[in-house]
Amino acid sequence: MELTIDESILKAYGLTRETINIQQIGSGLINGTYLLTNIANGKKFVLQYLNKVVFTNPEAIANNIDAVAQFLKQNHPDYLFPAPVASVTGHSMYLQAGKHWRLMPFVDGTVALDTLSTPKQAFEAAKQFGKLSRLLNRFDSSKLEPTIAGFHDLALRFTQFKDALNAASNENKEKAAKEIETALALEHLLSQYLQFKSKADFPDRVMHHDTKISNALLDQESFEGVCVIDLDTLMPGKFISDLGDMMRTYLCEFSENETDLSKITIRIAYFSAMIDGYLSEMGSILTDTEKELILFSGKYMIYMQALRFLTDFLNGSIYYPTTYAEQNLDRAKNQFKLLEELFANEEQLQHLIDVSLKKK
Ligand code: GN1
Ligand code: MG
Repeated sequence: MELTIDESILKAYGLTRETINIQQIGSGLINGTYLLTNIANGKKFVLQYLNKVVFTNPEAIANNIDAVAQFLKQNHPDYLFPAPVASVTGHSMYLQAGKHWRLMPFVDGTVALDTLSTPKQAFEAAKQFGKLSRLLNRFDSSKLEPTIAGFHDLALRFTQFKDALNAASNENKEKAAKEIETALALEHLLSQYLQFKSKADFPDRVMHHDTKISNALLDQESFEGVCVIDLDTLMPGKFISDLGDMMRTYLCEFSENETDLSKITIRIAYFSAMIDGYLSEMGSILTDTEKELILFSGKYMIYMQALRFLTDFLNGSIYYPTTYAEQNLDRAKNQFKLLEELFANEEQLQHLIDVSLKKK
C-alpha cells in the first residue's frame, strides 16, 4: 500500500499536507485506508482509495451510497450514516491517476475492533447491522446497483471454484486435495441455497455485505454500538449475507488467518448475544422463510468464504493478498474447520435461535 498521498487529493478536499497528519489504518484486504488528523484542531477524517480490480464500477458505489444517504436523511434524520463528504467541487469521489478516493468523517469516541472480547460487543455490533437493515426495510433495494456482480451468489462462487479446479496445477491440487474433497462434499449447501433463493418470502433487501466486527463502530468506553462503516458493498442481497458473515467472524476467538485449527471453535455465548442483538432490530421484520434460515446463514457464508479462499489458492492467489505462499489454502482450512464446528453445535445453536425468536 502506498504511503505517499498526492497533494492534489488533499487539495480536492480543501486540505494541505502542512496542516494534517497522515497515518495508515485499517485491516481490510481490499482498499487502502488512511487517517487524516488536522494538526490545528484535531479534527479527523478517513481517506480511502478503492481497489479498482475489485470495484470496477466506482460510480455505482457512489450512487448507491448517495441514494441510501438521502433516504435515511429524510426518513431517519438522527441516524448516523458516515457517507463520504463532498469535495470542494461537490463530488463524493476524487479521481487521481486512475484511483478513486473518498473522504469520510471519522466518528469521534469510537473504536473499530479487530476481534471481539465480550458477548456484549457481539450483541452491539449485530444490533447495528440489524438496525441498518431495519431502517432500510422500506427502501426499494432494486434502486441500487450491484457494486460487485454476483458477490454473494453461492452458485457463481461454486462455478468459479470448479473453473479454478479445472485450470489448477497438479501441485496445487495435491496440496489442497482434502479441502477440494470437502468443498465438493458440501455441495448440498448450494442446492439448499438455490431451493430457497426463488421463494416468494425470501426478499431482496439492502445488505451491507461485509459485517465483520471492524466495520461496526462501538463507543470506545461503553462498547455500545454507534454506527456501521465500509459502505462499498451496500447493494441488494439476502439477509443471510449479513447475519451469516457475523457468524463467520464473531463466533471464533481467532480470525480466518489462524493456522492452529484446534483453536477454531465456536463461542456459544457470543452466538446467543449476536442473535439477540440482530433480532432486537430485525425480529419483527424477517419473514417466516428468513427465520427458518437463520442458522443456514452461517453455513452459507462460511462455506462461500472457504470456497473463495480455496479458489484463490488454486488460481495462484490473485485476489486475496497473502504474506506466505499457502496462506489462502490455510484460510480455506480454517473456514472449513469453522463450518465443521457450526455443524457439530447445530442443535444447541438452533435452540438458542428458537429461544431468541420467542422473545420477540
Ligand atoms: C474482503 O477487505 P475486506 O476485509 O473488507 C472481501 C470480503 C471477505 C473478506 C475476507 C470486496 O473484505 O468479501 O469476506 O475479505 N471483500 C471483497 O477477509 O472481496
Ligand atoms: Mg470491506
